[in-house]
Amino acid sequence: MKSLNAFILCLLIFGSSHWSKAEGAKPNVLFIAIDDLNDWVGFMGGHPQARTPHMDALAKRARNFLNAHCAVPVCSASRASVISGVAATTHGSYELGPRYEQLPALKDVPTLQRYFKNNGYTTLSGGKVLHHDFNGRLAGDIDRSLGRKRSPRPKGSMSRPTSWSGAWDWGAYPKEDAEMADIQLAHNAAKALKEQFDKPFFMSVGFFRPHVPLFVPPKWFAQYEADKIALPNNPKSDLDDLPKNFLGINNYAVAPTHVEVVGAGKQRSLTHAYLASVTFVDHCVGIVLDALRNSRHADNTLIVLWSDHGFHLGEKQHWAKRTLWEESTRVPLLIAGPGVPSGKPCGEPVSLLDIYPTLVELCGLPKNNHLEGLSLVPQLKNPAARRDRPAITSSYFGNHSIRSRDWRLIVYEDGAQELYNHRNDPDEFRNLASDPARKKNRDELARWLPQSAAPEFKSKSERARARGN
Ligand SMILES: [Ca+2]
Ligand SMILES: [Ca+2]
Repeated sequence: MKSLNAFILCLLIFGSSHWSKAEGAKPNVLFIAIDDLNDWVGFMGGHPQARTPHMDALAKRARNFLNAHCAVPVCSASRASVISGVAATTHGSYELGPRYEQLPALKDVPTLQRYFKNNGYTTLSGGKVLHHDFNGRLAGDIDRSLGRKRSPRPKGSMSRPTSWSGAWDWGAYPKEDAEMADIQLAHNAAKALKEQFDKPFFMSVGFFRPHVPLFVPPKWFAQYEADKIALPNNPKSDLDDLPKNFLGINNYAVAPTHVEVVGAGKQRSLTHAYLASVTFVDHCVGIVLDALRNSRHADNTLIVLWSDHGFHLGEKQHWAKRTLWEESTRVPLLIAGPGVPSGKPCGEPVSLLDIYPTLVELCGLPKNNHLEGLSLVPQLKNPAARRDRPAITSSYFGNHSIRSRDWRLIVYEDGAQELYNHRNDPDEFRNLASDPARKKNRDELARWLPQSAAPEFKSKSERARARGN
């Protein structure tokens, strides 16, 4: 008995000292969120002219997840999903509101940043990480702010037809980079990376561009020749094979319709502004990555770079987000740092919900039982590691997309369906849902449809607004 006790004591001492050693070696995390960035980046090949040298260089030394999808294709709901690790079908936020802190289902779910803070990390955060504004749940989970400014806007409108939403404006403004909030944020992050920390850090950096309004300084517009910009292939008949109700969810919100954009002669100019904004934000990412590379933290910092959803610029005759098509659900997702071998990209279907459990595992934090995603550590070790679970995206209550390695199934609330074969139809032109020869593929994907979904949660004020009060 005595010797058993001594053995247990030995184990405890060894275990504890071993654990503290591992604790001391915990990697830092640099968490870079980009707003509304689609696959128009060099490392995803979504637009042949997109120039993103800094992110491309990161992709070369990262695991580049080429088949990554958001859980909800709209800002706040997607971010609430990433930062809680919980899907909209559980938390019930499918739009710009309600907010994380208003959702009863997330009441006891710690934000990713809070979870790291509770487990010995210093948390720093700047820019847009969770909501469009800077307050709310996340603010209390952050030890230090890296800045919360917004970029200046010109007086009046610059390029938009006056009938469009004020958010949908664009142009070469302001004159200098230094006036841009994203640049200031990048420099604040770079400055913080020069410091020594007594604990590992979790630094969140949330860039606003290429979210509308697409104002960036003239030098970024000058990166592209306006009259040579390629526009997406967009056959007129594409929408003929879609269920009639698809417009119901796809044309909600403030973005102009394709007919409005083309009718106003603005497609090329908007596309130019988006590409200019993408190259601008790439420059901001470069400032932060250069600072990290030249810092004492270079070898001990995990980098996660992601966007909250994709963005249509005319593909499938649609603008902006909220659809369940590839251009709206697919996002950049790069993970790099200690223990992540560089090399081949990963084509397995993954979800932004997977970021939280992946970071928990990579940093050796205790398991968080709220999380609904899967750790990507197997795919970080081996990009060919199979993953059976497809990426599931939900847009508004009852509409879901199931994206596997090669297929996408969309099922709307009323049962209408779309099915696409990505092996030979990456633009999702041919809806195969009614093809009897594809029944087996459809049924295999349909097994993954959520069996239940939380109704859209409405806060008290939203319910009052809906009643017209
Ligand atoms: Ca967004
Ligand atoms: Ca079609």
